[in-house]
Amino acid sequence: MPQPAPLTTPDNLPASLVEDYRRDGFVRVPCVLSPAEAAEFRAATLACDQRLRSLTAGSAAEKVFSQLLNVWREDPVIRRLTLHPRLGGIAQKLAGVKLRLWHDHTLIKQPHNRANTEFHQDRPYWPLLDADHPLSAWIALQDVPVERGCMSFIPGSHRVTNLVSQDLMDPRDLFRKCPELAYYPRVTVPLRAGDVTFHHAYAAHMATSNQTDEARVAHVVIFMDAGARYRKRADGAVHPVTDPLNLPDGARLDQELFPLVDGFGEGKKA
Ligand SMILES: O=C(O)CCC(=O)C(=O)O
Repeated sequence: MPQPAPLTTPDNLPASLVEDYRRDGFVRVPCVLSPAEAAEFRAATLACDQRLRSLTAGSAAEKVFSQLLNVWREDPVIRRLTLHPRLGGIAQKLAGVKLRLWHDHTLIKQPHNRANTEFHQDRPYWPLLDADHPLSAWIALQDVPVERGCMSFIPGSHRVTNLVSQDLMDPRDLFRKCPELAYYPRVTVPLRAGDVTFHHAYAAHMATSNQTDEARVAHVVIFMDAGARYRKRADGAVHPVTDPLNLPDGARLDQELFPLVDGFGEGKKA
């Protein structure tokens, strides 16, 4: 019988992957979850998608994906995924600083959805200050080949930090805002169930449409610097995580909504 592939943990994470992440702004880390964990979390995510209202419900973006936000607050199984010490520990090693949770979100592309998630950077959407190392862990909860909606990245684009937010439904928007990025190489990263890509919040990325009969289920956990503070966006745009908190500009984001990675799993190591 073939042996299952060994899990990647914060302790055995190869130094070469840390180097790749810092140079390119993204990296694929294999086998962060076992196939059994991925299957359990996929079933729980689909059940949440039936039960909870998607942020994109009724909007044009619904075609791109169904998005549930801060699912860890709503479901005990997803809480174990978002606060998984293996995931947080790897993120912290890649970033090289102490991190806390910003938020999670689940992104489901329905079968044959016919809509890419177009190239964009995440950081311009977020009302954050003192957050130089935020990154997302994009977790494949089933095999995600190109045809099912895997991610592509523009290596080195995380050094472009001066752009306003880009429309993830418009394939040209990022390149209108930064024409030279159109000439950077792009890297497409299909994943096996349980693999994770980590990307810096300024790394430009997109995901293909789902051309298969199976829903593409990804769970994304976003981390920010432990000392991050709230800053109202200059363009006045709202953010669904911070708006209900009515924070003054400059407030520390140290509420229990934003737990420290070092506290994940109640201190247990994966
Ligand atoms: O999965 C997708 O469709 C896009 C994911 C994305 O944009 C992100 O995780 O920041």
